[in-house]
Amino acid sequence: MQSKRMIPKNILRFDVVDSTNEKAKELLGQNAEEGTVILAGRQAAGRGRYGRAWASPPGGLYLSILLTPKERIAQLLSLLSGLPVVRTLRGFGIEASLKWPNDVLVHGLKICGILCEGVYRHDVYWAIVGIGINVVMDPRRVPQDVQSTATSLRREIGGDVEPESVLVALLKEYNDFYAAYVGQGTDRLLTEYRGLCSTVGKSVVIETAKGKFSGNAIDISGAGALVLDSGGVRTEIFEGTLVKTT
Ligand code: BT5
Repeated sequence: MQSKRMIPKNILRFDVVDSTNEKAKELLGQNAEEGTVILAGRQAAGRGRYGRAWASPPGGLYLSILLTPKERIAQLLSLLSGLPVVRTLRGFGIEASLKWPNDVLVHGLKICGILCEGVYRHDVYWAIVGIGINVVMDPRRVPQDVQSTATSLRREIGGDVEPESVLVALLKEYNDFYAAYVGQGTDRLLTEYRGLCSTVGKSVVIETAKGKFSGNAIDISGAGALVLDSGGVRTEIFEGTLVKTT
């Protein structure tokens, strides 16, 4: 049975915003509907996690999707939102994989970052899923450190690609992913995640609010934690940044 498509409910397009996630929060105060997508041609102050910046020159896809999952099932949304991005990029023939928690890499370089935020408005829990994908990236318009660690669709495909075709594919994949997430739970999605995650099997260093942890990444737990083994001691890490792999 074909269920009714929920994403996108509508697409609000802007030439430039500070951050599509911030714009989303603004619009939540103005009767925004679930499934609304906020799309910008560029961001003047694009954001990553922990206050980091997201370089957002023209040529990238910068969007936020507004969702209202029940808060009790929202926990894994941030982690698993990398899946529809990987499916989309693979549809373009690109060997994308996931770096825990939700960076999307191609040949070890970052092509997409995801910033999920949860906010309450009038007793409703909203998840704002912010996704940035480098479609075409002019190296002169991104900082040096980003240039050396990032890639773009154009570079990986070795030719031009229309941002609009990436958008259409991504929203279809996200819609299908989210229907499964809400309707079927997370077990199968976590299995898919484990298969696409390039972090598992590596020796890693993770920076967290509680300090640095190092060890062998042996699994992703059912709750989305990265499971480290360090000389037989098992640690589950729920939030952090992978700073080194060997
Ligand atoms: C992320 O943070 O990767 C989340 C990025 C989310 C961006 C989207 S765009 C639409 C929505 N609106 C927003 O304002 N944000 C979301 P994090 O894991 O903290 O990674 C940030 C790091 O990625 C930076 O410190 C740089 O090293 C690197 N970086 C910055 N810009 C990049 C780019 N365009 N491509 C690849 N790497 C980048």
